[in-house]
Amino acid sequence: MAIQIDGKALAAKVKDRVRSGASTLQRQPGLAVILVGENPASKVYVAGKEKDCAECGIRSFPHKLPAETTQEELMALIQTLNNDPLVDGILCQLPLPEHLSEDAVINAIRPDKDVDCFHPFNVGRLVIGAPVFLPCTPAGVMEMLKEYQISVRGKRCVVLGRSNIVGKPMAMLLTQADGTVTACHSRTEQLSAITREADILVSAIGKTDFVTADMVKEGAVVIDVAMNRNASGKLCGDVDFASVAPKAAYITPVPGGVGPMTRAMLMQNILTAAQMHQA
Ligand code: L34
Repeated sequence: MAIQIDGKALAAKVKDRVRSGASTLQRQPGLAVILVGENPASKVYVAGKEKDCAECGIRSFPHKLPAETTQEELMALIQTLNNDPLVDGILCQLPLPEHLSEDAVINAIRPDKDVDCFHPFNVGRLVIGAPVFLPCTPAGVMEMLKEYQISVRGKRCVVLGRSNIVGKPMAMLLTQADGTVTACHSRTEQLSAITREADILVSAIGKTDFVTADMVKEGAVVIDVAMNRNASGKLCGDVDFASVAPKAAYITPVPGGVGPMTRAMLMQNILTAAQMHQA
């Protein structure tokens, strides 16, 4: 039976570290949080981030905007926040309402305040191995592997999903940790033959019960990045936990796995930004 990786406990540890780092600074680190519209899941995640900030001694500046906000209004807010010396990091929660361009927002945030690590400048830094910030979700996964002393070096890693936010940077971090990485997606042929080779399997596709026991190698490490709701409205990931857990060596639960780690690594990035701004 797999060991369950406790994302909540590890997130608390990371946040402790951030709190003590923040407490040594002259000025309290600040995060501007932009939430546009009424997406219920986004509201929950943003509330979690604001709570984390309070726990870490980080000031949060909430900007809750109506769904009808125009692109111009949103860009003007970002310019104001870019120029605000009390704001170390800017987080604009995704997804945005249909009529707004996420790409324009990502490009508008000053790279030194881009605590999500979504701006092309920071993505480029990451790819060449000279990162300033680390993308929160993939960095949270790497932190989990480290905490449980799971070595990536030389291991076969399979990432399911190729989004800019999770899949691609996840594959990059695993490669930089000396893993041998296969990036799979919706067009991949003979997927289960590939996943069955994985020592470390990371799933980020957003389909409930997609990863079943027959796709997993005995003794594999299974990381579930997804945040889905099943037919009865219960939070779940991509992994059919009941059937996969007995086969895996390590597994992350949903909730209580990668989600809290995403938020903790955001706190870490805010501290990094504040340290740069106050140096
Ligand atoms: N800009 N947009 C931006 N940055 C991000 O890093 C995100 N993401 C994703 C969605 N949009 C974003 C998040 O914050 C997903 N995500 C996220 C963050 C936290 C949690 C889930 C997703 C989380 O806290 N999950 C809890 C359960 C929360 C609940 O009860 O609904 C967990 O234990 O997994």
